[in-house]
Amino acid sequence: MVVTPAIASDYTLDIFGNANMDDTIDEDDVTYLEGIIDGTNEETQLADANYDGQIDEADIAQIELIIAGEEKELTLVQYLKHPVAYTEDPVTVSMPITTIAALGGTYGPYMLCALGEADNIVAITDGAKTRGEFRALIEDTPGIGKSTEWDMEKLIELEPDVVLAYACYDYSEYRDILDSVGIPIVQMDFYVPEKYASEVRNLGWMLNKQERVEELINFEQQHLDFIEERVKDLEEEEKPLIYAENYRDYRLGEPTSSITGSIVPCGGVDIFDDLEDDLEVDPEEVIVRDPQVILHMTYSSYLPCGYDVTDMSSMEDKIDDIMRRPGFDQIDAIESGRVYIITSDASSIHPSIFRSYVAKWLHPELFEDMDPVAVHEEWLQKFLGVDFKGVYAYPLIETEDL
Ligand SMILES: [Ca+2]
Ligand SMILES: [Ca+2]
Repeated sequence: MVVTPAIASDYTLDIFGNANMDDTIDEDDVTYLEGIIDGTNEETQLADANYDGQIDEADIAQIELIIAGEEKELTLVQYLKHPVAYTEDPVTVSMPITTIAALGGTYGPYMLCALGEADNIVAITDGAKTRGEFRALIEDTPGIGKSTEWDMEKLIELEPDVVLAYACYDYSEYRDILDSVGIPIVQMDFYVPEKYASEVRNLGWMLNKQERVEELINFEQQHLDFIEERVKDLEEEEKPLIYAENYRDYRLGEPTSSITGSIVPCGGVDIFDDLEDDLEVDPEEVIVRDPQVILHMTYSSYLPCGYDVTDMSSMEDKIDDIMRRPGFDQIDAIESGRVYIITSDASSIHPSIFRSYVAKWLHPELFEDMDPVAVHEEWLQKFLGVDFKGVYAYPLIETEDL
């Protein structure tokens, strides 16, 4: 008889050794694996616990080590490249991990700080120090390049146990070099809600921070569910038409960019969802499609914004510029003054915060009791122990006092 794995939860922990494909690695996996070995259970993708290409007694030994927290190696799944169709690619790391080169821009170090791992970061990108939220925690950590351009000599000298980098870039050249000196690259993005829980959970198992990552995942889930619950029954005609720009004027985001990916989940309609590969739009076409709300995503290298900024004048000027574009005065969004700017710092490793700002702009009545700044503040206090400040989104809509 062939038994299919029991589904104990709606997610699968994507780590080799999770033989029964549920949400954890425990004695049930040993039992399930014994069943595979004697032919009563179906083989599963994650049953090859030591990732050597065969399923046998050695995998039982590996699962026992993982349960005891004494494994010498751990193989986890990465979700690489492009959104919509990710490539699942396993990577093996030596355990335990005590030193990490966090080279995924600001997101990698931010996540490690939120997990209480700041002291284990041995290298960051030069740009990571621009993020005020966690700057104090990484002040003395050396910067060794950009997200896609690393000083390999320095990196190898530092001998990190692992390099943590973005999943959306191709690092094959660096990977080859680092492979030869035994340093694995683990690629994770943290900004895409669809794979957030899987990435963060895998990182938690890799760093032995399982409880902490569940708190992060729960925060995301709770706030995304709240938004979904409020917008799910909207009729099509109740959803505003949205034009969203990604960093540059007349430039759209990829479907899973923070800005474009938030339109539908926040109860809007993307006026350019029919454009496939072309991300540049014709200004005339924006006027013709007459959006009811205009969103413009920015970043501190384009416009002063974020944690360290207190002056809103740059945001105001940018909105004025958008409103004064030739022909835009005929657009519904301009007539009603519904033009908003948000920094990608609001998304980063907490996309639910970004979506809270956007949802409130799209549906101020539905979210009159939800204050995005309060959501943001809650996250910063809970996971970094810092107070909210700065300018992340502009202009904010007043929230009713309850
Ligand atoms: Ca399991
Ligand atoms: Ca094996």
